[in-house]
Amino acid sequence: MKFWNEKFETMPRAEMVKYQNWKLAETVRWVYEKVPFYRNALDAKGLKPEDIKSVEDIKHLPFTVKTDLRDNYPFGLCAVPMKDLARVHASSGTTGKPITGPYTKEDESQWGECMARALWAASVRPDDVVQISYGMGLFTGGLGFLIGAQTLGCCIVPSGSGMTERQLLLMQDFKVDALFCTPTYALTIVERAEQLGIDMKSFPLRAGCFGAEPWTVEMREDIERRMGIKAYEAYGLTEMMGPGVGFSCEHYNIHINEDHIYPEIINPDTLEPLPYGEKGELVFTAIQRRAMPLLRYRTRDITSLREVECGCGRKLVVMDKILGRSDDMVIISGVNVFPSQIESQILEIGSLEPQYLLRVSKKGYLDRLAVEVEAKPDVYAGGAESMARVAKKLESRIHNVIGITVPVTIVPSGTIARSEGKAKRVIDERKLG
Ligand code: DLL
Repeated sequence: MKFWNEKFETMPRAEMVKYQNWKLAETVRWVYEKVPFYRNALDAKGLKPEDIKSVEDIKHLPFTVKTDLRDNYPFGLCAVPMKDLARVHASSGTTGKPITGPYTKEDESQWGECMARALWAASVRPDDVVQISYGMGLFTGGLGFLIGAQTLGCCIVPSGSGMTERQLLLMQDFKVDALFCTPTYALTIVERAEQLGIDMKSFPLRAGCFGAEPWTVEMREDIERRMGIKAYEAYGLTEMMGPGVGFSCEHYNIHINEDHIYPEIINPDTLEPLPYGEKGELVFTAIQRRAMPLLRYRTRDITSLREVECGCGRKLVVMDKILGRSDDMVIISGVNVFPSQIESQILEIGSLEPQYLLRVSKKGYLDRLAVEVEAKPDVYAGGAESMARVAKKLESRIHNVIGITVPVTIVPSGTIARSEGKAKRVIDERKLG
Protein backbone atom coordinates (compact mmCIF):
# COMPACT_ATOMS: atom_id res chain seq x y z
CA MET A 1 0.00 0.00 0.00
CA LYS A 2 1.56 3.25 -1.15
CA PHE A 3 -0.73 5.67 0.65
CA TRP A 4 -2.67 5.63 3.87
CA ASN A 5 -5.78 6.89 2.09
CA GLU A 6 -5.34 6.48 -1.65
CA LYS A 7 -8.79 7.82 -2.49
CA PHE A 8 -8.31 11.25 -0.96
CA GLU A 9 -4.55 11.57 -1.32
CA THR A 10 -4.66 10.97 -5.08
CA MET A 11 -8.08 12.41 -5.87
CA PRO A 12 -8.22 14.20 -9.24
CA ARG A 13 -8.54 17.97 -8.87
CA ALA A 14 -12.09 18.29 -10.22
CA GLU A 15 -13.33 15.63 -7.84
CA MET A 16 -11.50 17.20 -4.90
CA VAL A 17 -13.04 20.60 -5.62
CA LYS A 18 -16.49 19.02 -5.77
CA TYR A 19 -15.87 17.39 -2.42
CA GLN A 20 -14.59 20.65 -0.91
CA ASN A 21 -17.63 22.55 -2.24
CA TRP A 22 -19.90 20.11 -0.47
CA LYS A 23 -17.97 20.15 2.81
CA LEU A 24 -17.58 23.93 2.82
CA ALA A 25 -21.30 24.55 2.29
CA GLU A 26 -22.09 22.06 5.05
CA THR A 27 -19.66 23.75 7.47
CA VAL A 28 -20.96 27.25 6.77
CA ARG A 29 -24.50 26.02 7.48
CA TRP A 30 -23.27 24.34 10.66
CA VAL A 31 -21.53 27.39 12.13
CA TYR A 32 -24.30 29.76 11.03
CA GLU A 33 -26.74 27.65 12.99
CA LYS A 34 -24.54 26.91 16.01
CA VAL A 35 -22.12 29.80 16.57
CA PRO A 36 -23.62 33.27 17.19
CA PHE A 37 -20.23 34.85 16.36
CA TYR A 38 -20.41 33.51 12.80
CA ARG A 39 -24.14 34.13 12.42
CA ASN A 40 -23.52 37.79 13.30
CA ALA A 41 -20.46 38.01 11.05
CA LEU A 42 -22.35 36.58 8.04
CA ASP A 43 -25.43 38.70 8.76
CA ALA A 44 -23.23 41.80 8.91
CA LYS A 45 -22.07 41.01 5.36
CA GLY A 46 -25.62 40.27 4.23
CA LEU A 47 -24.66 36.63 3.61
CA LYS A 48 -26.81 33.55 4.10
CA PRO A 49 -25.30 30.06 4.23
CA GLU A 50 -26.95 29.19 0.91
CA ASP A 51 -24.88 31.95 -0.76
CA ILE A 52 -21.78 29.80 -0.24
CA LYS A 53 -22.11 27.11 -2.85
CA SER A 54 -18.50 26.45 -3.73
CA VAL A 55 -14.93 27.21 -2.73
CA GLU A 56 -15.08 30.02 -5.31
CA ASP A 57 -17.45 31.78 -2.92
CA ILE A 58 -15.09 31.50 0.04
CA LYS A 59 -13.72 34.96 -0.70
CA HIS A 60 -17.02 36.44 0.48
CA LEU A 61 -16.74 34.90 3.92
CA PRO A 62 -15.39 36.93 6.85
CA PHE A 63 -11.93 36.19 8.25
CA THR A 64 -11.32 34.87 11.74
CA VAL A 65 -8.28 36.19 13.61
CA LYS A 66 -6.44 35.24 16.76
CA THR A 67 -8.07 38.02 18.80
CA ASP A 68 -11.51 36.58 17.93
CA LEU A 69 -10.40 33.41 19.73
CA ARG A 70 -9.10 35.42 22.68
CA ASP A 71 -12.27 37.55 22.85
CA ASN A 72 -14.41 34.42 22.85
CA TYR A 73 -12.21 32.45 25.25
CA PRO A 74 -12.62 29.67 26.21
CA PHE A 75 -15.52 28.17 24.26
CA GLY A 76 -17.41 31.07 22.68
CA LEU A 77 -16.64 29.83 19.15
CA CYS A 78 -17.62 26.26 19.93
CA ALA A 79 -20.43 24.79 17.85
CA VAL A 80 -21.27 22.05 20.33
CA PRO A 81 -22.01 22.00 24.06
CA MET A 82 -19.27 20.87 26.49
CA LYS A 83 -20.97 17.52 26.97
CA ASP A 84 -20.30 16.71 23.30
CA LEU A 85 -16.59 17.51 23.53
CA ALA A 86 -14.16 14.62 23.73
CA ARG A 87 -11.08 16.68 24.62
CA VAL A 88 -9.57 20.12 24.63
CA HIS A 89 -6.01 21.07 23.73
CA ALA A 90 -4.58 24.54 24.08
CA SER A 91 -1.56 26.47 22.94
CA SER A 92 0.17 28.79 25.30
CA GLY A 93 0.43 31.61 22.78
CA THR A 94 2.93 34.33 23.41
CA THR A 95 0.77 36.55 25.57
CA GLY A 96 -2.37 36.34 27.63
CA LYS A 97 -4.98 33.63 27.42
CA PRO A 98 -4.41 30.33 25.72
CA ILE A 99 -5.95 29.44 22.37
CA THR A 100 -8.32 26.52 22.85
CA GLY A 101 -8.60 23.58 20.51
CA PRO A 102 -11.72 21.54 21.28
CA TYR A 103 -12.57 18.24 19.55
CA THR A 104 -15.63 16.04 19.28
CA LYS A 105 -15.14 12.28 19.10
CA GLU A 106 -15.44 12.56 15.32
CA ASP A 107 -12.88 15.39 15.18
CA GLU A 108 -10.49 13.14 17.09
CA SER A 109 -10.80 10.33 14.61
CA GLN A 110 -10.29 12.74 11.70
CA TRP A 111 -7.15 13.91 13.45
CA GLY A 112 -6.01 10.30 13.64
CA GLU A 113 -6.70 9.95 9.91
CA CYS A 114 -4.79 13.11 8.95
CA MET A 115 -1.85 12.15 11.16
CA ALA A 116 -1.84 8.59 9.85
CA ARG A 117 -1.46 9.98 6.32
CA ALA A 118 1.45 12.10 7.56
CA LEU A 119 3.22 9.23 9.30
CA TRP A 120 2.68 6.87 6.37
CA ALA A 121 4.22 9.46 4.04
CA ALA A 122 7.12 9.68 6.50
CA SER A 123 7.76 5.95 5.83
CA VAL A 124 6.34 4.89 9.21
CA ARG A 125 4.65 1.49 9.16
CA PRO A 126 2.58 -0.48 11.72
CA ASP A 127 5.58 -2.66 12.66
CA ASP A 128 7.70 0.32 13.61
CA VAL A 129 8.72 1.48 17.07
CA VAL A 130 8.21 5.24 17.30
CA GLN A 131 9.42 7.65 19.94
CA ILE A 132 7.31 10.74 20.58
CA SER A 133 9.52 13.45 22.02
CA TYR A 134 7.12 16.33 21.47
CA GLY A 135 5.62 17.76 24.65
CA MET A 136 2.85 15.47 25.89
CA GLY A 137 -0.05 17.46 27.24
CA LEU A 138 -2.09 20.46 26.23
CA PHE A 139 0.31 21.07 23.34
CA THR A 140 -1.07 19.26 20.28
CA GLY A 141 2.34 17.91 19.22
CA GLY A 142 2.71 14.92 21.54
CA LEU A 143 -0.86 13.66 21.57
CA GLY A 144 -1.32 14.45 17.88
CA PHE A 145 1.53 12.15 16.96
CA LEU A 146 0.19 9.65 19.47
CA ILE A 147 -3.23 9.47 17.83
CA GLY A 148 -1.59 9.11 14.42
CA ALA A 149 0.75 6.33 15.56
CA GLN A 150 -2.18 4.59 17.29
CA THR A 151 -4.25 4.79 14.11
CA LEU A 152 -1.36 3.16 12.25
CA GLY A 153 -0.82 0.58 14.97
CA CYS A 154 2.83 1.30 15.79
CA CYS A 155 4.60 0.44 19.02
CA ILE A 156 4.71 3.79 20.77
CA VAL A 157 7.36 5.12 23.16
CA PRO A 158 5.66 8.26 24.53
CA SER A 159 8.78 9.75 26.09
CA GLY A 160 7.62 13.37 25.85
CA SER A 161 10.22 16.12 25.70
CA GLY A 162 13.10 16.58 28.13
CA MET A 163 15.65 14.32 29.87
CA THR A 164 17.70 14.22 26.71
CA GLU A 165 20.13 11.52 27.80
CA ARG A 166 17.20 9.27 28.66
CA GLN A 167 15.78 9.90 25.18
CA LEU A 168 19.02 8.60 23.67
CA LEU A 169 19.05 5.55 25.92
CA LEU A 170 15.46 4.63 25.01
CA MET A 171 16.08 5.18 21.32
CA GLN A 172 19.05 2.84 21.39
CA ASP A 173 17.71 0.15 23.75
CA PHE A 174 14.17 -0.01 22.30
CA LYS A 175 15.50 0.01 18.73
CA VAL A 176 13.36 2.96 17.77
CA ASP A 177 12.68 3.33 14.02
CA ALA A 178 11.26 6.84 13.94
CA LEU A 179 11.62 9.91 16.13
CA PHE A 180 9.05 12.72 16.42
CA CYS A 181 9.95 16.08 17.97
CA THR A 182 10.60 19.70 17.07
CA PRO A 183 13.59 20.27 14.77
CA THR A 184 15.15 22.30 17.56
CA TYR A 185 14.85 19.41 19.98
CA ALA A 186 16.24 17.05 17.34
CA LEU A 187 19.32 19.27 17.24
CA THR A 188 19.54 19.34 21.03
CA ILE A 189 19.34 15.53 21.09
CA VAL A 190 21.99 14.95 18.43
CA GLU A 191 24.27 17.57 19.99
CA ARG A 192 24.01 15.80 23.37
CA ALA A 193 24.76 12.47 21.70
CA GLU A 194 27.86 13.91 20.05
CA GLN A 195 29.03 15.37 23.37
CA LEU A 196 28.63 11.92 24.95
CA GLY A 197 30.54 10.29 22.10
CA ILE A 198 27.42 8.46 20.91
CA ASP A 199 26.99 8.13 17.15
CA MET A 200 23.29 8.30 16.35
CA LYS A 201 24.05 7.09 12.84
CA SER A 202 24.72 3.67 14.36
CA PHE A 203 21.17 3.53 15.83
CA PRO A 204 18.42 1.62 14.00
CA LEU A 205 16.67 5.01 13.71
CA ARG A 206 15.55 5.53 10.10
CA ALA A 207 13.22 8.51 9.97
CA GLY A 208 12.16 11.61 11.83
CA CYS A 209 9.02 13.69 11.57
CA PHE A 210 9.72 17.18 12.78
CA GLY A 211 7.65 20.34 12.94
CA ALA A 212 5.85 22.90 15.09
CA GLU A 213 8.27 25.68 14.16
CA PRO A 214 9.93 27.13 11.08
CA TRP A 215 13.15 25.39 10.04
CA THR A 216 15.18 25.66 6.89
CA VAL A 217 16.20 23.06 4.32
CA GLU A 218 19.78 23.52 5.54
CA MET A 219 18.71 22.68 9.09
CA ARG A 220 16.93 19.57 7.81
CA GLU A 221 20.05 18.45 5.97
CA ASP A 222 22.14 19.04 9.06
CA ILE A 223 19.83 16.84 11.16
CA GLU A 224 19.70 14.16 8.46
CA ARG A 225 23.48 14.03 8.21
CA ARG A 226 24.16 13.99 11.94
CA MET A 227 21.43 11.46 12.83
CA GLY A 228 21.80 9.38 9.67
CA ILE A 229 18.05 9.50 8.96
CA LYS A 230 15.57 10.93 6.49
CA ALA A 231 13.81 13.92 8.03
CA TYR A 232 10.17 14.52 7.17
CA GLU A 233 8.01 17.40 8.23
CA ALA A 234 4.67 17.96 9.92
CA TYR A 235 2.82 21.25 9.87
CA GLY A 236 -0.25 22.35 11.76
CA LEU A 237 -1.72 24.62 14.40
CA THR A 238 -3.88 24.19 17.47
CA GLU A 239 -6.73 26.15 15.90
CA MET A 240 -7.02 23.63 13.03
CA MET A 241 -6.46 20.34 14.97
CA GLY A 242 -2.71 20.57 15.57
CA PRO A 243 -0.18 18.59 13.50
CA GLY A 244 -1.77 16.85 10.52
CA VAL A 245 -2.71 19.88 8.45
CA GLY A 246 0.32 19.42 6.20
CA PHE A 247 2.96 16.71 5.85
CA SER A 248 5.95 16.10 3.66
CA CYS A 249 6.44 13.14 1.33
CA GLU A 250 9.65 11.48 0.19
CA HIS A 251 10.19 14.36 -2.26
CA TYR A 252 10.07 16.85 0.62
CA ASN A 253 6.92 18.44 -0.77
CA ILE A 254 4.53 19.48 1.99
CA HIS A 255 1.04 18.31 1.01
CA ILE A 256 -2.01 19.78 2.69
CA ASN A 257 -4.88 17.55 3.79
CA GLU A 258 -7.14 19.83 1.78
CA ASP A 259 -10.19 17.58 2.03
CA HIS A 260 -10.16 18.52 5.75
CA ILE A 261 -8.50 21.93 5.86
CA TYR A 262 -9.03 24.25 2.90
CA PRO A 263 -6.05 26.57 2.28
CA GLU A 264 -5.85 30.02 0.74
CA ILE A 265 -3.06 32.57 0.46
CA ILE A 266 -3.93 36.22 0.94
CA ASN A 267 -2.08 39.48 0.76
CA PRO A 268 -1.91 40.37 4.48
CA ASP A 269 -2.26 44.09 3.74
CA THR A 270 -5.11 44.16 1.22
CA LEU A 271 -6.62 40.82 2.39
CA GLU A 272 -7.14 39.91 -1.27
CA PRO A 273 -6.66 36.25 -2.23
CA LEU A 274 -3.42 35.56 -4.10
CA PRO A 275 -2.97 33.03 -6.90
CA TYR A 276 -0.89 29.86 -6.58
CA GLY A 277 2.82 30.58 -6.56
CA GLU A 278 2.59 33.93 -4.81
CA LYS A 279 3.85 34.38 -1.30
CA GLY A 280 1.47 35.64 1.34
CA GLU A 281 -0.36 34.74 4.52
CA LEU A 282 -1.80 31.29 4.84
CA VAL A 283 -5.52 31.20 5.65
CA PHE A 284 -7.40 28.03 6.54
CA THR A 285 -11.03 26.96 6.69
CA ALA A 286 -11.76 23.71 8.54
CA ILE A 287 -14.36 22.02 6.33
CA GLN A 288 -14.97 18.82 8.26
CA ARG A 289 -14.54 19.68 11.91
CA ARG A 290 -17.50 19.88 14.23
CA ALA A 291 -16.42 21.23 17.64
CA MET A 292 -14.88 24.50 16.49
CA PRO A 293 -14.56 24.79 12.71
CA LEU A 294 -13.02 28.18 11.96
CA LEU A 295 -13.76 30.06 8.74
CA ARG A 296 -10.86 31.73 6.90
CA TYR A 297 -8.55 31.67 9.90
CA ARG A 298 -5.52 33.92 9.42
CA THR A 299 -2.50 31.91 10.54
CA ARG A 300 0.12 34.71 10.11
CA ASP A 301 2.34 32.06 8.55
CA ILE A 302 4.02 33.20 5.35
CA THR A 303 4.31 30.79 2.44
CA SER A 304 2.87 30.01 -1.00
CA LEU A 305 0.77 27.20 -2.47
CA ARG A 306 1.53 25.22 -5.59
CA GLU A 307 -0.14 22.57 -7.64
CA VAL A 308 2.62 20.08 -8.29
CA GLU A 309 2.90 16.88 -10.29
CA CYS A 310 4.53 15.28 -7.28
CA GLY A 311 6.58 12.16 -7.86
CA CYS A 312 4.97 10.59 -4.80
CA GLY A 313 1.63 10.43 -6.63
CA ARG A 314 -0.27 12.57 -4.16
CA LYS A 315 -2.45 15.20 -5.76
CA LEU A 316 -2.96 17.15 -2.55
CA VAL A 317 -1.91 20.79 -2.96
CA VAL A 318 1.66 21.60 -1.93
CA MET A 319 2.72 24.39 0.37
CA ASP A 320 6.24 25.78 0.38
CA LYS A 321 8.23 25.62 3.57
CA ILE A 322 7.03 28.30 5.96
CA LEU A 323 9.31 31.29 5.64
CA GLY A 324 8.28 32.39 9.13
CA ARG A 325 5.44 33.90 11.08
CA SER A 326 4.61 37.50 10.37
CA ASP A 327 4.97 37.97 14.18
CA ASP A 328 8.64 36.95 13.94
CA MET A 329 9.33 39.12 10.94
CA VAL A 330 11.63 42.01 11.73
CA ILE A 331 11.57 45.13 9.61
CA ILE A 332 15.04 46.63 9.36
CA SER A 333 15.50 49.76 7.27
CA GLY A 334 12.29 48.87 5.48
CA VAL A 335 13.49 45.35 4.67
CA ASN A 336 11.46 42.39 5.92
CA VAL A 337 13.74 39.84 7.55
CA PHE A 338 12.74 36.38 8.75
CA PRO A 339 14.93 34.35 11.12
CA SER A 340 14.87 31.52 8.56
CA GLN A 341 16.77 33.66 6.04
CA ILE A 342 19.58 34.16 8.53
CA GLU A 343 19.44 30.48 9.54
CA SER A 344 20.08 29.37 5.94
CA GLN A 345 23.19 31.52 5.77
CA ILE A 346 24.48 30.29 9.14
CA LEU A 347 24.11 26.67 8.13
CA GLU A 348 25.76 27.19 4.78
CA ILE A 349 28.92 28.24 6.58
CA GLY A 350 30.30 24.92 7.71
CA SER A 351 32.12 26.36 10.71
CA LEU A 352 29.01 27.64 12.53
CA GLU A 353 26.53 25.79 14.71
CA PRO A 354 22.75 26.01 14.12
CA GLN A 355 22.46 27.80 17.47
CA TYR A 356 21.66 31.46 17.01
CA LEU A 357 19.69 34.44 18.29
CA LEU A 358 18.47 37.55 16.59
CA ARG A 359 18.43 40.63 18.78
CA VAL A 360 16.23 43.50 17.72
CA SER A 361 16.68 46.88 19.35
CA LYS A 362 15.91 50.50 18.65
CA LYS A 363 18.43 53.21 18.03
CA GLY A 364 16.63 56.51 17.75
CA TYR A 365 13.83 55.83 15.29
CA LEU A 366 15.67 53.01 13.61
CA ASP A 367 15.35 49.32 14.31
CA ARG A 368 18.61 47.48 14.62
CA LEU A 369 19.22 43.80 14.15
CA ALA A 370 22.20 41.88 15.51
CA VAL A 371 23.01 38.19 15.22
CA GLU A 372 24.62 36.05 17.91
CA VAL A 373 25.75 32.63 16.82
CA GLU A 374 27.83 29.77 18.16
CA ALA A 375 30.71 28.33 16.18
CA LYS A 376 32.36 24.92 15.81
CA PRO A 377 35.20 24.17 18.27
CA ASP A 378 38.01 24.79 15.75
CA VAL A 379 36.83 28.39 15.28
CA TYR A 380 37.24 29.03 19.01
CA ALA A 381 40.56 27.23 18.97
CA GLY A 382 41.76 29.73 16.37
CA GLY A 383 41.23 32.62 18.81
CA ALA A 384 39.80 36.11 18.34
CA GLU A 385 41.10 36.43 14.82
CA SER A 386 39.45 33.30 13.53
CA MET A 387 36.19 34.22 15.28
CA ALA A 388 36.23 37.66 13.68
CA ARG A 389 36.90 36.12 10.28
CA VAL A 390 33.88 33.82 10.52
CA ALA A 391 31.70 36.66 11.82
CA LYS A 392 32.70 38.81 8.83
CA LYS A 393 31.94 35.94 6.47
CA LEU A 394 28.41 35.61 7.83
CA GLU A 395 27.91 39.40 7.75
CA SER A 396 28.82 39.51 4.11
CA ARG A 397 26.56 36.57 3.23
CA ILE A 398 23.63 38.19 5.04
CA HIS A 399 24.37 41.44 3.23
CA ASN A 400 24.33 39.65 -0.11
CA VAL A 401 21.01 37.98 0.58
CA ILE A 402 19.00 40.67 2.37
CA GLY A 403 20.89 43.76 1.38
CA ILE A 404 21.51 45.17 4.83
CA THR A 405 24.43 45.11 7.22
CA VAL A 406 23.74 43.05 10.30
CA PRO A 407 26.52 42.84 12.92
CA VAL A 408 27.43 39.28 13.87
CA THR A 409 28.98 38.18 17.16
CA ILE A 410 30.40 34.71 17.72
CA VAL A 411 29.38 33.84 21.27
CA PRO A 412 30.98 31.19 23.52
CA SER A 413 29.89 27.62 22.88
CA GLY A 414 26.79 26.64 24.86
CA THR A 415 25.69 30.20 25.70
CA ILE A 416 22.53 30.08 23.61
CA ALA A 417 19.84 28.25 25.57
CA ARG A 418 19.03 24.81 24.12
CA SER A 419 15.35 24.02 23.73
CA GLU A 420 13.32 20.87 24.28
CA GLY A 421 10.41 22.31 22.31
CA LYS A 422 10.08 25.29 20.03
CA ALA A 423 13.12 27.56 19.80
CA LYS A 424 12.95 31.24 20.60
CA ARG A 425 15.12 32.85 17.94
CA VAL A 426 14.18 36.51 18.25
CA ILE A 427 14.78 38.64 21.32
CA ASP A 428 12.95 41.87 20.78
CA GLU A 429 14.52 44.41 23.08
CA ARG A 430 12.11 47.05 21.77
CA LYS A 431 9.40 45.33 23.77
CA LEU A 432 11.39 45.15 27.00
CA GLY A 433 11.06 48.03 29.47
O1 DLL B 1 2.85 23.61 16.65
C1 DLL B 1 1.22 21.99 15.99
C2 DLL B 1 2.29 21.06 15.57
C3 DLL B 1 2.83 20.17 16.47
C4 DLL B 1 2.72 21.02 14.24
C5 DLL B 1 3.81 19.27 16.07
C6 DLL B 1 3.69 20.13 13.83
C7 DLL B 1 4.26 19.25 14.73
P1 DLL B 1 0.82 25.51 17.68
O2 DLL B 1 1.59 25.37 18.94
O3 DLL B 1 -0.56 26.05 17.75
O4 DLL B 1 0.66 24.12 16.98
O5 DLL B 1 1.69 26.39 16.70
C8 DLL B 1 1.29 26.58 15.37
O6 DLL B 1 3.60 26.70 14.65
O7 DLL B 1 1.09 28.55 12.93
C9 DLL B 1 3.40 27.82 12.61
O8 DLL B 1 3.75 29.17 12.84
C10 DLL B 1 4.29 26.94 13.44
N1 DLL B 1 4.53 25.66 12.75
C11 DLL B 1 3.96 24.47 12.98
N2 DLL B 1 4.50 23.52 12.16
C12 DLL B 1 5.42 24.16 11.39
C13 DLL B 1 6.28 23.76 10.34
C14 DLL B 1 1.69 23.30 16.56
N3 DLL B 1 6.38 22.50 9.92
C15 DLL B 1 2.34 27.38 14.63
N4 DLL B 1 7.05 24.72 9.76
C16 DLL B 1 2.02 27.53 13.17
C17 DLL B 1 7.00 25.99 10.16
C18 DLL B 1 5.41 25.53 11.75
N5 DLL B 1 6.21 26.42 11.15
